[in-house]
Amino acid sequence: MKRVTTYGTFDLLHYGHINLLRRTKKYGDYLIVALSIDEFNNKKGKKSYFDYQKRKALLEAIRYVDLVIPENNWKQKINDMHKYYINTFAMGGDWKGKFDFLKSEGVDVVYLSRTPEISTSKIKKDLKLFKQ
Ligand code: C2G
Repeated sequence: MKRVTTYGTFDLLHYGHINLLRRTKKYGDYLIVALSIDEFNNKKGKKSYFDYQKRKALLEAIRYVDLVIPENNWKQKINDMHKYYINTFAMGGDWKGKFDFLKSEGVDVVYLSRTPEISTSKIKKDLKLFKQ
């Protein structure tokens, strides 16, 4: 069984996230998503609209996702690769090169193109335009 993983906040889940998860799953049979906890989001300079539990429940409802684990900090990835016997680590292209160090853990590292026209920040900005 080939195990693949990806990390992120996945707030205001949208089709860009789904595109990423669908293509990530193609690299294996079992997809583990490491989901940024609220406290770590603050460290990433992000304030998510949905809290961790809600974002986790949404991800768990996606057919491509087999397990959701907490992403507590930047430093856990190397340990996670061994703890979860990961074969492939995948991230969107905005992270290209940033996680190549995981190759020395025997993990394939892939960067997948982002879905260009959508983002959580764009959704928030566009919604502000709609007068309540
Ligand atoms: N993504 C995408 N296309 C978009 C938006 C996001 O492919 N239009 C991808 C991102 O590249 C990322 C994943 O979806 O791989 C999750 O995006 P975010 O929730 O914004 O994650 P991020 O804040 O980049 O967190 O340790 C890594 C960090 O936790 C990554």
